[in-house]
Amino acid sequence: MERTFTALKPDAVKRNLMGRIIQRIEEKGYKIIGMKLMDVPHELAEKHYAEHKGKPFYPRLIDYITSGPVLAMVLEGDNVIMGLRHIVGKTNPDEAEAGSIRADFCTVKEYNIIHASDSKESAEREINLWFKKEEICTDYKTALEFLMGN
Ligand code: FUP
Repeated sequence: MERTFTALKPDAVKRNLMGRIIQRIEEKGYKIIGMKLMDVPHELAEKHYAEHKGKPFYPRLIDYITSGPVLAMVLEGDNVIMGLRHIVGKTNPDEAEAGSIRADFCTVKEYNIIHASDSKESAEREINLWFKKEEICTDYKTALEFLMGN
């Protein structure tokens, strides 16, 4: 069982798309074990996007992610890291597969509505960066887990 970090960016919150995106995550079968709506401190934004520091789009990226609330989440599931990346779609919404979140809900690469960790290492780093241990609900069972006796 894997864990990943995902965040609905300010556009998703301001355009009232949170529910529709969460629905896709739940319907796929991923378990939400952490969730919080938060204004992103500048320092957190810089740590999160540290790998992009110095790139031409970096300043706009930081401005965007700090421009309004973000819905940060931790998900659990089989192969959730790559599986969620598939549902999210490619970075550029024009190239994202039809039916993916980015293809369906946005048009501009710079404002691509959702973040999802891209590897095991990133997932672990980002979960620890955004969530305290006590903010993650590890003890509950989904109905399916309960029925299967997991
Ligand atoms: P992704 O993993 O799909 O979120 O993409 P990256 O980690 O490559 O990029 C992180 C964010 O930087 C993207 F969500 C959008 C932004 N970005 C740009 O604005 N321009 C680029 O050319 C590449 C990325």
